[in-house]
Amino acid sequence: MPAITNHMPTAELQALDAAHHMHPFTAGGELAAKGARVITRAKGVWLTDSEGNQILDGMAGLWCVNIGYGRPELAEAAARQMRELPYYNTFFQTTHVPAIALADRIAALAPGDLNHVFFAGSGSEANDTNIRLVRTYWALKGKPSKSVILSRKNAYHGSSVGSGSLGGMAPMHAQGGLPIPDIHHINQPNWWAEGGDMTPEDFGLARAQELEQAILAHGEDRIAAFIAEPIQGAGGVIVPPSTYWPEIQRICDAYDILLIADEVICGFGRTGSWFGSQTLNIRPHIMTIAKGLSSGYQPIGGSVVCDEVASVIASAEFNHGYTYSGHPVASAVALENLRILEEEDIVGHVRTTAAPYLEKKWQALTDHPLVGEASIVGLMGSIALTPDKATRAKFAAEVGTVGLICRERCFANSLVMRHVGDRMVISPPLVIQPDEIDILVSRARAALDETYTALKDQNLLTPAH
Ligand code: PXG
Repeated sequence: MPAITNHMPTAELQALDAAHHMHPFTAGGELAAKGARVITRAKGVWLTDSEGNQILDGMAGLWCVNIGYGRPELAEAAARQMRELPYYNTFFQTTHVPAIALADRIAALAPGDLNHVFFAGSGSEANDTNIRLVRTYWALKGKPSKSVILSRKNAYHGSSVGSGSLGGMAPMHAQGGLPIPDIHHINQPNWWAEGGDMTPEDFGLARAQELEQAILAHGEDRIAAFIAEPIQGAGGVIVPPSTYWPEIQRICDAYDILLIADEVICGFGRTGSWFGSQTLNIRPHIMTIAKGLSSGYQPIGGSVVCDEVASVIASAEFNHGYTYSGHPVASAVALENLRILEEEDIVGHVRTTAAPYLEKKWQALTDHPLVGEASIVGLMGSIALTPDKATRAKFAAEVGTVGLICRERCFANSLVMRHVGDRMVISPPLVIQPDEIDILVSRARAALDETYTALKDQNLLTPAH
């Protein structure tokens, strides 16, 4: 049986892929018809595909390759750890050095008294852990009725049954019987799409106050926690109005509930601070982490837990854990990733160089006829495509039709930019340099121009009523 390698013709790889590989969030028939793009190698912010194209990765993989591709130090850390101790578990009173060292490092970087880490293999697993952590916390405090978790529509917290229930994605809830009981969703602070005639500030306040209304409707004695991404990522990089988080924090302080900040995308430098909670001035009891923790070089995630919650959980046996909780190779790689982020001051590079440079160019895209708002915090940004900016109109065509055309035009211009409905999002590796930002924005503009022409040709510039 010949080996399947990078050197096989693309069409053969695509046929094998379609025959045996089931893809996440993909319509199988469409994939088989078109064939998947085969990525073969990557360096810095650049991907190479099986046809030899050089593509600028404006998404850092899936919002995760914070230090950029191709850092040999991480490969060496993995190889070293595999030789020394490829696997051991952290159950039943055992531990190992990589998990000890990584938890210590995360506790040092995390704000406030978030000093304890429960490891998982992904963000989804970590959020499943969080459901059990907060409910167990209240049960151990003698308040088992506090089991309801409030979340938000259009939030993304993962794809397992628990984390998918926390998320507020209607198409996900429609498959497989989600959400599980005692999870409820309030509205998101998406002013562009839902703010109507309100000012962003009034709208932000109103959407935050929905949390208070939900707490009062269910009763404070029923609410365990509120979970939210500091800035919604997969929902379309929705930057909340400035009034939103201060009001959410006030409400969380006023009632006896826990605040979980899902930092899976915002964490590890993405917003120009180590955590989005620092950029947005949030004081969570628990943070979900994954992605940038290892820059995606190994699958690892976790829950970072404050002193109070950790000490209550420690008062009994927590019947929860994953075979790969604190996996030594993933931990060693994450530790090396954090060393690079710190020693090369990559978070400082985002804050003082890359983000201000990108922000100026990104905002300038609003002069394009298709671009309504352009939002950006640190190195996560989005643009809202619209047929009429003055009224913030949606397109008459089904949501996502225009976004998909734009994504295709980005690919055609060798740029990876994702679409969320009719919003385009970017989240490049944090090591991106100004000359690469120039390329990113000029390719984005070319894609927007081509999208505009395509929409005109196909009569798709009509606004919805
Ligand atoms: N929380 C947040 C905020 C996320 O963005 C998860 C949890 C789940 O993490 P795992 O490691 O289980 O995938 C995520 C993941 C997209 C996209 O296309 C976003 C994610 C995952 C896959 C695709 O925007 N976010």
